[in-house]
Order: sequence, then structure tokens, then C-alpha cells
Amino acid sequence: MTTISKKICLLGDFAVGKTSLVRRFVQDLFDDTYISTIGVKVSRKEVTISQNGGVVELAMMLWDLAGSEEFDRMQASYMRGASGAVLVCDSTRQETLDRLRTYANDLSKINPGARFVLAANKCDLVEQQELAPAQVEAAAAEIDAPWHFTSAKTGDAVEEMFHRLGRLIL
Ligand code: G3D
Ligand code: MG
Repeated sequence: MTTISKKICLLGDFAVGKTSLVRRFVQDLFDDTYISTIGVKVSRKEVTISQNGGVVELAMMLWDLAGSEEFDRMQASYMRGASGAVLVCDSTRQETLDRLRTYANDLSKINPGARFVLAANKCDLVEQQELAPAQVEAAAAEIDAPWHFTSAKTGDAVEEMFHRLGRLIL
């Protein structure tokens, strides 16, 4: 079986849970005491995807960038060569959803044909939810992306969300 390798960027505002989602998916654990990353971190996760009656081994190379200053300076080189991106917002902070369209546009400009999945993260914080499903759905429709309410803390929909993107970019 051949392994196909694809670059995937994590995009979203500060503290929405990008690093936590990658950690959960790659190591299947959530660390509440996680310290902010510095610079770019690339994590690799192999997934097996069935398509057209066959099976494909996909190595997802997950790029995660720390800090907004870092992002402004490195945006183009960070995004170059990406087949797709996980657009992450914090479902307890309305404004983090609005920014996702800009991230998607910027990445599409550099990589036409790139595909997206939208993660409305922190769905475990039930009392603090600010996003209605209809709002997330509307934002996702604009960028032609499937969407999930996720929790890096409980693991809710994390696996499913990454696999969904994996199938889209193959
Ligand atoms: P970022 O990489 O997008 O900047 P992080 O975000 O992954 O560093 O997460 C930012 C903060 O949100 C962290 O808290 C982290 O533990 C928390 N977090 C991430 N995902 C979830 C989630 O699904 N649920 C809850 N409840 N918290 C989450 P600290 O306090 O370490 O800064
Ligand atoms: Mg981070």
C-alpha cells in the first residue's frame, strides 16, 4: 500500500484550541497545562482512508503555528504547499468565527483547490456557548467546508473532523 503525504495547516485566532486539537488527534490526549508553542510545529499522523473500493494510507502533516506576530511574518511560507486546512474557532467566542473566512481566502489564494474543514471547538463548555449550529453551518457553507462542534478536551468529534478533511484532500 502506498502512503500519500499531504500538508495541512491549522488556522484560527489565538487560543481557540489549534494546538490542543492536534495533540488530541496525534496523541489522543489533552493536557490542561499545555504551554504555548513557539514557532512552527509539524506533527505527523497516518490515517487509513477507504475510497472507491480501495484503501489509501494518508500521512497528514499537520502544521501548527504559535503567536499572531509569528503568523503575520510567516503567513505565506506557512501556507505554501498546503492541500487543506482545519479552520478553528472557539464556540464560546463569537468573533473567532468571523475571522475564518479571511484565513480561508488567504490560503486559497496561495493554494487554489485547497479544501477545508471547520471546527467550532470547546463544545464541552456548555454554559458558555455563543455559536448556534445554524451560524456555524452558514459560515462553513461559504467556504464549502464540512463542520463539526469539537472538543479537544473530551475528544468529541476530533477524530471524525480530521478524517473528514483527509477524505476531502485525497
Ligand atoms: P491555540 O493553539 O489555538 O492558540 P491552544 O490554542 O490549543 O493553546 O488552547 C488555548 C486554551 O484553550 C488552552 O487553555 C487549552 O487548554 C484550552 N482548550 C483548547 N481546546 C479546548 C476545548 O476543547 N475545551 C476546553 N474546555 N478548553 C480547551 P490554557 O488555560 O492552557 O491556556
Ligand atoms: Mg497553539
